[in-house]
Amino acid sequence: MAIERTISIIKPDAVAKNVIGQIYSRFENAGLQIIAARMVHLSQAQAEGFYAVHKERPFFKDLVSFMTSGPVMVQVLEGENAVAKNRELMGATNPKNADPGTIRADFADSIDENAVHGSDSLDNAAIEIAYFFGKDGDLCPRTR
Ligand code: RTP
Ligand code: MG
Repeated sequence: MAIERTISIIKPDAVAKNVIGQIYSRFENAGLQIIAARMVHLSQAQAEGFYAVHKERPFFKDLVSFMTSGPVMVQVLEGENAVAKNRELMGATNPKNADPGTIRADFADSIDENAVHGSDSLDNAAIEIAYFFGKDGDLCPRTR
């Protein structure tokens, strides 16, 4: 299996609940390494740009408003099959449908406030890494 990189975002609800460390442990226990991280309070323009694929969707305004409601923790995860592995750890978008033991089942309250984001493909991971950490992840420190 290939070593991949993906973006994880701990959303404002989970930052406010003080569970960054608990979520980080899940990545580490699954063999994903945090190779870069930054806490940011997204501006409206940054949140709109990040979720631009959803701009025609009915939930877009609420999504942007939620994502700018407080700081988020953004990290690059590296490891085997990182994109799919992170999505598995996250669980379904709606926490009501998330498998027991997933991050969203344990920490999310609703489909709107669902604790974490994860890149949904390798191509989008590269785009999202560039969005937060520069072209080709220039700002990611080398760990190997
Ligand atoms: P994310 O992008 O945040 O990792 O979540 P996801 O891939 O599981 O879900 P996605 O379809 O990309 O939707 C992005 C975020 O928009 C909100 N959403 N609300 N009310 C709704 O039907 C609805 N659908 C999506 C969620 O907060 C979701 O995380
Ligand atoms: Mg998505």
